[in-house]
Amino acid sequence: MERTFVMLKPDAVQRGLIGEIISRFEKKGLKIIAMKMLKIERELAEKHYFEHRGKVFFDNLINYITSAPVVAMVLEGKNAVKVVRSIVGATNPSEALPGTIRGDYGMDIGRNVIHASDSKESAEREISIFFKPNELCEFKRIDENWVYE
Ligand code: IDP
Ligand code: MG
Repeated sequence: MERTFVMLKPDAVQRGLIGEIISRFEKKGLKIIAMKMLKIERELAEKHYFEHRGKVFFDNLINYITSAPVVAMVLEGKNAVKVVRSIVGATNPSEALPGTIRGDYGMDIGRNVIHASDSKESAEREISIFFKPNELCEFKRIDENWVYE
Protein backbone atom coordinates (compact mmCIF):
# COMPACT_ATOMS: atom_id res chain seq x y z
CA MET A 1 0.00 0.00 0.00
CA GLU A 2 1.14 3.51 -0.82
CA ARG A 3 0.44 6.84 0.88
CA THR A 4 -0.05 10.25 -0.66
CA PHE A 5 -0.61 13.77 0.57
CA VAL A 6 -3.66 15.78 -0.51
CA MET A 7 -4.62 19.32 0.38
CA LEU A 8 -7.94 21.02 -0.35
CA LYS A 9 -6.81 24.55 -1.11
CA PRO A 10 -8.43 27.75 0.28
CA ASP A 11 -10.78 28.06 -2.71
CA ALA A 12 -12.16 24.55 -2.12
CA VAL A 13 -12.85 25.41 1.53
CA GLN A 14 -14.37 28.84 0.72
CA ARG A 15 -16.55 27.40 -2.05
CA GLY A 16 -18.00 24.64 0.13
CA LEU A 17 -16.44 21.80 -1.85
CA ILE A 18 -14.80 19.90 1.03
CA GLY A 19 -17.46 17.21 1.33
CA GLU A 20 -17.86 16.58 -2.39
CA ILE A 21 -14.14 16.24 -2.94
CA ILE A 22 -13.49 13.98 0.04
CA SER A 23 -16.40 11.74 -0.94
CA ARG A 24 -14.82 11.12 -4.36
CA PHE A 25 -11.72 9.71 -2.69
CA GLU A 26 -13.75 7.66 -0.21
CA LYS A 27 -15.98 6.17 -2.90
CA LYS A 28 -12.95 5.29 -5.03
CA GLY A 29 -11.72 3.07 -2.18
CA LEU A 30 -8.88 5.24 -0.94
CA LYS A 31 -8.49 5.18 2.83
CA ILE A 32 -8.24 8.48 4.71
CA ILE A 33 -5.67 7.82 7.42
CA ALA A 34 -5.14 11.43 8.59
CA MET A 35 -6.95 14.72 8.14
CA LYS A 36 -6.88 18.24 9.58
CA MET A 37 -7.98 21.78 8.85
CA LEU A 38 -5.36 24.50 9.30
CA LYS A 39 -4.40 27.98 8.22
CA ILE A 40 -0.98 27.60 6.64
CA GLU A 41 1.78 29.95 7.83
CA ARG A 42 4.02 31.54 5.16
CA GLU A 43 7.03 29.54 6.33
CA LEU A 44 5.18 26.23 5.96
CA ALA A 45 3.84 27.26 2.55
CA GLU A 46 7.33 28.11 1.31
CA LYS A 47 8.65 24.78 2.61
CA HIS A 48 5.84 22.85 0.92
CA TYR A 49 6.35 24.64 -2.42
CA PHE A 50 10.16 25.02 -2.22
CA GLU A 51 10.61 23.55 -5.72
CA HIS A 52 8.79 26.56 -7.20
CA ARG A 53 10.93 29.24 -5.48
CA GLY A 54 11.99 31.92 -7.95
CA LYS A 55 9.20 31.21 -10.45
CA VAL A 56 6.99 34.11 -11.56
CA PHE A 57 3.90 32.66 -9.89
CA PHE A 58 5.60 31.82 -6.57
CA ASP A 59 4.52 34.91 -4.56
CA ASN A 60 0.93 34.63 -5.77
CA LEU A 61 0.95 30.91 -4.97
CA ILE A 62 2.13 31.55 -1.39
CA ASN A 63 -0.43 34.37 -0.94
CA TYR A 64 -3.20 32.08 -2.26
CA ILE A 65 -2.34 29.08 -0.14
CA THR A 66 -2.05 31.16 3.07
CA SER A 67 -5.19 33.23 2.41
CA ALA A 68 -7.75 30.99 4.20
CA PRO A 69 -7.87 27.56 5.85
CA VAL A 70 -7.00 24.39 3.95
CA VAL A 71 -7.84 20.74 4.63
CA ALA A 72 -4.77 18.49 4.63
CA MET A 73 -5.04 14.71 4.48
CA VAL A 74 -3.15 11.51 3.92
CA LEU A 75 -4.73 8.91 1.63
CA GLU A 76 -3.66 5.29 1.46
CA GLY A 77 -4.23 2.69 -1.24
CA LYS A 78 -2.67 0.65 -4.02
CA ASN A 79 -0.71 3.06 -6.30
CA ALA A 80 -2.22 5.93 -4.31
CA VAL A 81 0.10 8.63 -5.73
CA LYS A 82 -0.77 7.90 -9.36
CA VAL A 83 -4.44 7.15 -8.73
CA VAL A 84 -4.97 10.38 -6.79
CA ARG A 85 -3.13 12.52 -9.38
CA SER A 86 -5.43 11.13 -12.07
CA ILE A 87 -8.53 11.87 -9.99
CA VAL A 88 -7.21 15.42 -9.41
CA GLY A 89 -6.49 16.15 -13.10
CA ALA A 90 -4.14 18.49 -14.93
CA THR A 91 -2.60 21.50 -13.13
CA ASN A 92 -4.52 23.95 -15.29
CA PRO A 93 -8.28 23.45 -14.76
CA SER A 94 -8.96 24.73 -18.26
CA GLU A 95 -7.04 21.73 -19.59
CA ALA A 96 -8.15 19.22 -16.95
CA LEU A 97 -10.62 16.65 -18.26
CA PRO A 98 -14.25 16.66 -17.14
CA GLY A 99 -14.64 14.03 -14.42
CA THR A 100 -11.44 15.11 -12.70
CA ILE A 101 -11.66 17.37 -9.65
CA ARG A 102 -9.90 20.30 -11.33
CA GLY A 103 -11.83 19.65 -14.55
CA ASP A 104 -15.16 19.73 -12.73
CA TYR A 105 -14.59 22.46 -10.14
CA GLY A 106 -11.94 24.89 -11.43
CA MET A 107 -11.46 27.61 -14.03
CA ASP A 108 -8.04 29.17 -13.36
CA ILE A 109 -4.54 27.75 -12.86
CA GLY A 110 -4.09 30.11 -9.89
CA ARG A 111 -7.25 28.71 -8.23
CA ASN A 112 -7.00 25.01 -8.95
CA VAL A 113 -8.81 23.73 -5.87
CA ILE A 114 -6.54 20.92 -4.72
CA HIS A 115 -2.95 19.73 -4.27
CA ALA A 116 -1.75 16.13 -4.56
CA SER A 117 1.79 14.73 -4.31
CA ASP A 118 3.45 14.00 -7.65
CA SER A 119 5.71 11.10 -6.56
CA LYS A 120 6.32 8.70 -3.68
CA GLU A 121 9.27 10.83 -2.55
CA SER A 122 7.22 14.07 -2.58
CA ALA A 123 4.45 12.26 -0.72
CA GLU A 124 6.79 11.20 2.08
CA ARG A 125 8.26 14.69 2.32
CA GLU A 126 4.90 16.46 2.29
CA ILE A 127 3.29 14.06 4.78
CA SER A 128 6.18 14.67 7.20
CA ILE A 129 5.78 18.46 6.85
CA PHE A 130 2.08 18.43 7.73
CA PHE A 131 1.67 15.44 10.06
CA LYS A 132 3.47 13.88 13.00
CA PRO A 133 3.93 10.09 12.70
CA ASN A 134 1.42 9.48 15.52
CA GLU A 135 -1.25 11.47 13.63
CA LEU A 136 -1.41 8.75 10.93
CA CYS A 137 -4.09 6.20 11.85
CA GLU A 138 -3.50 2.56 11.00
CA PHE A 139 -6.81 0.76 10.64
CA LYS A 140 -8.60 -1.67 8.35
CA ARG A 141 -11.67 -0.49 6.48
CA ILE A 142 -14.42 -3.12 6.55
CA ASP A 143 -14.75 -3.04 2.75
CA GLU A 144 -11.07 -3.80 2.01
CA ASN A 145 -11.77 -7.37 0.88
CA TRP A 146 -14.28 -5.92 -1.59
CA VAL A 147 -12.06 -3.12 -2.85
CA TYR A 148 -8.97 -5.33 -3.35
CA GLU A 149 -8.73 -8.87 -4.76
P1 IDP B 1 0.56 20.56 -9.47
O1 IDP B 1 -0.19 21.23 -8.33
O2 IDP B 1 -0.37 20.02 -10.51
O3 IDP B 1 1.57 19.55 -8.98
P2 IDP B 1 2.81 22.34 -9.96
O4 IDP B 1 3.46 22.57 -11.29
O5 IDP B 1 3.58 21.56 -8.94
O6 IDP B 1 1.37 21.71 -10.23
O7 IDP B 1 2.47 23.78 -9.38
C1 IDP B 1 2.10 23.93 -8.03
C2 IDP B 1 0.95 24.92 -7.95
O8 IDP B 1 1.41 26.20 -8.35
C3 IDP B 1 -0.22 24.61 -8.88
O9 IDP B 1 -1.12 23.66 -8.35
C4 IDP B 1 -0.86 25.98 -9.01
O10 IDP B 1 -1.62 26.30 -7.83
C5 IDP B 1 0.37 26.88 -9.03
N1 IDP B 1 0.82 27.16 -10.38
C6 IDP B 1 1.56 26.37 -11.19
N2 IDP B 1 1.80 26.95 -12.38
C7 IDP B 1 1.20 28.16 -12.31
C8 IDP B 1 1.08 29.25 -13.24
O11 IDP B 1 1.59 29.22 -14.36
N3 IDP B 1 0.38 30.34 -12.80
C9 IDP B 1 -0.20 30.40 -11.57
N4 IDP B 1 -0.11 29.40 -10.67
C10 IDP B 1 0.57 28.29 -11.04
MG1 MG C 1 3.33 19.76 -7.89
